[in-house]
Amino acid sequence: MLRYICVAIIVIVGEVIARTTFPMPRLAPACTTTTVRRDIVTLSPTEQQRFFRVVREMHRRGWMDGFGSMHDHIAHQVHGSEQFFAWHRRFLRHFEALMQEIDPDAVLPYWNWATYWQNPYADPVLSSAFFGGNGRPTDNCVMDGAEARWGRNYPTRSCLTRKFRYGAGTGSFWPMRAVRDIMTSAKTHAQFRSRIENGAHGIVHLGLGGDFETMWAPVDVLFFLHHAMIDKIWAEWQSRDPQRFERVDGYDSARQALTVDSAMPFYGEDVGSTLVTNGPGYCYVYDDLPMPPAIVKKSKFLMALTKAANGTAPVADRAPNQIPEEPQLRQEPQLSPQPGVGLDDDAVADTDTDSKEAAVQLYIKGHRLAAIDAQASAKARIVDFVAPQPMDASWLKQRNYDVGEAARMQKLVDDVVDKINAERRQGLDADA
Ligand SMILES: [Cu+2]
Repeated sequence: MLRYICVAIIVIVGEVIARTTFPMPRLAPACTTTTVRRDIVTLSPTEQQRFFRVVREMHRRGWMDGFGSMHDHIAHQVHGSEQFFAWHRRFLRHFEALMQEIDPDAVLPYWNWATYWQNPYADPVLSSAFFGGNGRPTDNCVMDGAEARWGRNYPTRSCLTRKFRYGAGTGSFWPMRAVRDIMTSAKTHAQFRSRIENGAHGIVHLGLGGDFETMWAPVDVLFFLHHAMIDKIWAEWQSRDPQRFERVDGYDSARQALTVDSAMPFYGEDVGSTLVTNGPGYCYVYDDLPMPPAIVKKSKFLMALTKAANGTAPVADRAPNQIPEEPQLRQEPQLSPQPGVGLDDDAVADTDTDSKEAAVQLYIKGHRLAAIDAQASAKARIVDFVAPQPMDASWLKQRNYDVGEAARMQKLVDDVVDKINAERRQGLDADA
């Protein structure tokens, strides 16, 4: 008898600990406010400090381990299938809701890795002012930035690690122009998901390495900012056709057709509930995207949620008027052409010269390092931008990526970077 009581107590205590270490806030049936997710580098210093204070507290409470573990356990269901966008939108909202338990005004920012796609070493987000950069050479532990010397308990006890793909550097990411090419060419949800997941999304995971290239990557808060960028890219593609707020297509990991009624792994809610970011439960928009339409009728889950709350038919909240109706696309900053294929000496100063040199060699290997003939331009010698390196087939297979799609995306981004380089050369000639 005593034994049963003890077992019961252990089960209850375990359950309580599980819940308190990793809470699951319910989705709100209506939006009291609509928040604006912004590029993290545009936050004021005070807002940045506040953001990092919140995530440090989340880490202290062990919640990052919870996110890493959850993501790892259902990884095969939410990658390589049409659950990818919807499920990660829900996962990000879960993270943001936990941020708001610590600071009710907290909002998840995004990391626009396309800004420094050619030169991620110079990206302030990877500097000690934000998330820190590469792990140290001995054990890959992240030693600078907001997550300096962080530990993790999943899957094992360790420091938080990053191991840049080329030793000192991550290699190039995708330019926004190549991402927008896909927004234009992909007509179905399945096409769009496959092209983004196997291209622009994967290269960032691979480039940062360490924990970031594993399925427990959410132990690193930067994962959520990378995926907010992916979520924003989905939202922009949706904004180009109103139907994309109402329907999905393709298949889940069990090869069942994916519809708005399909249940999301772990959360159980339907996929339709994720399709409008400013609808019930989500209540956010992105800073430079148009306002999504107020449609929630495709989600039985949201219908039930809002009906239970107030007995009325749900209508997505309209966000405040100051949010732009039209996209205000930011200009990509012009990176000054410099020799050395964009490897920033300051950014890699901590790393020993040998591995830096090796990284440079690796980085340029297999690429046309087409320095412009000095005679072609009296003004300057420029070095072409370098496209992201192909993702290794073994890594792709191990992570269940689509190797064929990754190869097609490689071709696409190569072509776009070629175009960018040709235009830069023309511009230079025109200036000369
Ligand atoms: Cu993921």
